Amino acid sequence: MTTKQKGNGASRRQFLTGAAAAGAGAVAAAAAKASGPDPLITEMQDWASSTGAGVDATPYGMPIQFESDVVRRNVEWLTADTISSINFTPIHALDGTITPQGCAFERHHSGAIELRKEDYRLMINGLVDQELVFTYNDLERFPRENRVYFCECAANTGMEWAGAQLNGAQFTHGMIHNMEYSGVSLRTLLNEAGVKPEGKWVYVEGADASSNGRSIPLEKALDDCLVAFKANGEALRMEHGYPTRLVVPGWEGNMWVKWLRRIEVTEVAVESREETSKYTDTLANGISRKWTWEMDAKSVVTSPSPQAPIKHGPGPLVITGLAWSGRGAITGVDVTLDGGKNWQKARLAAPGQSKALTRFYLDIEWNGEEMFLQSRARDETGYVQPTKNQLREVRGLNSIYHNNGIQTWWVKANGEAENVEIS
Ligand SMILES: Nc1nc2c(c(=O)[nH]1)N[C@H]1C(S)=C(S)[C@@H](COP(=O)(O)O)O[C@H]1N2
Ligand SMILES: [Mo]
Repeated sequence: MTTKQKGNGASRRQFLTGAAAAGAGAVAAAAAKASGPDPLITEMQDWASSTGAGVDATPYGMPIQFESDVVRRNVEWLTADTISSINFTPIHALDGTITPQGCAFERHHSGAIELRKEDYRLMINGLVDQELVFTYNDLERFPRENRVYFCECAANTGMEWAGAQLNGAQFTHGMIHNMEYSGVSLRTLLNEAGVKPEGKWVYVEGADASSNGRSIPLEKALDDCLVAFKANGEALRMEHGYPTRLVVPGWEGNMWVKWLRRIEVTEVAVESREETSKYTDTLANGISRKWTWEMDAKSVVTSPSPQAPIKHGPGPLVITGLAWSGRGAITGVDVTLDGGKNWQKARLAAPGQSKALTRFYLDIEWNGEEMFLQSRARDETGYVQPTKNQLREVRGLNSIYHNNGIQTWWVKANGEAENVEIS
């Protein structure tokens, strides 16, 4: 508010210095004088002269009506069919790192199913000492863990391989969410069944018509995977796999099987549809990479961005975004205003957590001129997020999945932003 009323492009530091010199009261008085009496302050408002909603109005609270544009969205040409489909998280409008379930992207191959806890069964079979079937209540009696992880569809940013396509961070980078999961470690359940020495893989599948079966190396299954019941403190929503889903930290979203119904311990990988004809990356020479499970370090500026233009003049501007890595914690994010000529270190809102979203900020004095905004993430392995062209040199143009190239937003002097590429 002070920035807007000041309206002269003075820097925040100058403003604060001035305030200290003149005394805060004097500045406030000057600001009020400049804009005249504000009826929002001087006149009695409806919300203060009558009573508000009672506690019985919202047994389960929904976002206030003024936030109704902060919703999942589709890309029409991509998702003509809404059953085997995907939508996108409105990351341009969120802050912090936790994604509310209600606007977290959904991907399903045969629609989201309604499965009652009473009808839920989880089987562990194959190369185990004792084949087991758990009910939902059985699962709740194992020791529980709470952990925060991102889940990113391997196809996130996949429409951008050939060039800048979609105008908004929601559409280019919104196939991601980050939640706090509560559940039982997969290791606990596998130990209960007893894995035979020949067991080297698990094949996991869901109760939906697609079943979305995937093979996971036993080493990963025994490492950090969870069978989750809750996300962000409450039961999983139907669309995220109620009553349970598999959490496969740092690995591509397709392996995070929802409505988890069976875990088979096998000697070799099943080579299912989802890990052969799909979720493999065809290179320029026609040969496909497979078992590309880990999500490479990646970042994106969420604001300003095409759906979150700058709505004020020159002066203080908060640039913010998200960074993540499937290989561990984010250790740094750099931001450039000029398309990569000069980089500045962004401020991490909190130290990077392994395989979870990290929020970054860069607080600048915007000179009111156009910017070519980019962010570049670095993770604890020392890996640095590549440019799109560096990625294309190695991977060619046939890929869909695993595009973690640096994103550019062309922010114009009027504050509007566009998805572009810098050659
Ligand atoms: N049973 C089942 N699990 C599934 C899928 C599915 O269609 N069926 N889709 C997968 C894909 S491709 C992704 S990216 C993630 C998406 O999880 P979300 O819908 O909670 O965002 O779930 C995975 N698990
Ligand atoms: Mo996916």
